Amino acid sequence: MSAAVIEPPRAKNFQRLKTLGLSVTSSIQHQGCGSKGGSGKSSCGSGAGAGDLPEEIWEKVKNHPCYSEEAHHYYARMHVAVAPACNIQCNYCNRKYDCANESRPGVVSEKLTPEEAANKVLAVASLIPQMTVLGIAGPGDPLANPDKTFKTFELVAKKAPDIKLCLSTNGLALPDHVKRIKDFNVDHVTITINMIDPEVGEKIYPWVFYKHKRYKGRDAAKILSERQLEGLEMLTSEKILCKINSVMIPGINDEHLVEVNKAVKSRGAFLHNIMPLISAPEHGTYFGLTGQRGPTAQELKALQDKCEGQMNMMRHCRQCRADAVGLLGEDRSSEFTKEKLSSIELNYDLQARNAYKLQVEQERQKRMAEREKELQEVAKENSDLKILVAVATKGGGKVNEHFGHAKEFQVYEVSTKGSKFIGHRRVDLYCQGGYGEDDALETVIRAIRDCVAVFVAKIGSCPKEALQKAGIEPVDHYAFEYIEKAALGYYKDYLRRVNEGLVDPTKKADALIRQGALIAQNG
Ligand code: CLF
Ligand code: SF4
Repeated sequence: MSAAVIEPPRAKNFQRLKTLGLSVTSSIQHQGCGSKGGSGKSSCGSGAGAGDLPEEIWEKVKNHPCYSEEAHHYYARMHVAVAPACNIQCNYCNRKYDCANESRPGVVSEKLTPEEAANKVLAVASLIPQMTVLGIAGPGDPLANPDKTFKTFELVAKKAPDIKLCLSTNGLALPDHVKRIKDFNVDHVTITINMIDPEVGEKIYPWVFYKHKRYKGRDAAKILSERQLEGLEMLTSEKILCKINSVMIPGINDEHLVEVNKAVKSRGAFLHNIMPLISAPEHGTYFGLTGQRGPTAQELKALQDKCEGQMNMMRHCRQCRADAVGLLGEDRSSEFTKEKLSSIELNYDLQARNAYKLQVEQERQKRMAEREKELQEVAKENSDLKILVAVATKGGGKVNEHFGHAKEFQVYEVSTKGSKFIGHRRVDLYCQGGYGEDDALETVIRAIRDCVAVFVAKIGSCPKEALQKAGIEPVDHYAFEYIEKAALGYYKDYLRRVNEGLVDPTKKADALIRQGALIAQNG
């Protein structure tokens, strides 16, 4: 089985990445530390394949890593930080940091002008064939900075016509811009809706600035909610695909989000993304400073499961930065700083980019066929047992990451009905400079202790032993296999062992969600 994710066929310019010390294809390197150291919606939009969605919707989501869980194994997004101002205040946001709606609360490294942003898009498109979507998501609100936002879209649409344009907004100014959004062919809009009841809203939003006036408390929340729902209805009537992001804030809007889910579904939203609150005192946010906690992994999953009966749920969000670049589980923004951009030769090659997409399609079909085969086998079993497994992957839908090199683990729920992506868990790197870090191992175990097994491409004897002690089986014999095939194959064997009394599928402990998204390493 090949270790590469996918090699773009005519990637003359993409090869240049390698000479820069960057990688397009992420070939596996077994270095160092090993020896030392997501109801009724089974065909949900976010995880669905071509056969599960109407053709015109599939065309819109198949290359969008956020709107299709399937696509996020292959395709990348990039954000450009052209929108610094905001027109509301959220209690989980500190303006010194980038937008917590669509990013972790980390500082945006560089704000860009529309011209700089368009150049950056071309540079990334020249070097990363996987990048199919440009999103504007902050660091403030894109529609509180409409001129910069739409100018950027205009420049990118002219220079890189195959890149999908995407927007994320708090919704306050949305109804005023729907026409422009449509005129600019922005196919995907995310609105962050945390409440539909102003009584709940006043605990989340201290103020909004609307029509030259600052509103506070319940009045502010009422205006915001009305504008969000109005904007949503306007967009869906124009057939623009809408995703709703909601921040789950235990004790404030957790139960209420079921109502939000119903309200947005009835207004035609395509996808609902319930994200855990990011809240730590060092972020300097109101919630951080007042000790408001975020949900645990099981609390988040329970709410997502409850809403899944209503509509498609997104579970693979990485709450990324407003200047993120790369696959959702990685951040390569540090490779594209203003300073480095000047030395990158712009060579946007539409033909090579299309060839890459074609290859992804072929790879997808192969993966689907293998999954189907395995599914038929598992469906013969008669059991209600559901298990969680964690997977170390660097993309391509394969078990292809070394345990010590994983910055996150993807978690799948497996049963006789199949394997379903239910989330990811960020961890500290276990392998640091060739040696295993015991402290990091602790964070991994805490993050995946609700899983019965962890699938890896390779693992050393020390972490293997520690995982076994914690009741998590390290599995390396599915190295470089497709994830679903591995998960279903493992499930079949696990079931056999349960039936023979060799393993006890008792309830696992709850896992901890690590705060924030991946932080770009200096490159
Ligand atoms: Fe960016 Fe958002 Fe578009 Fe995606 S992100 S503007 S829809 S291209 Fe995606 Fe990032 Fe989650 Fe947003 S993983 S925070 S959902
Ligand atoms: Fe912060 Fe975004 Fe809320 Fe504005 S909308 S306050 S930038 S989280």
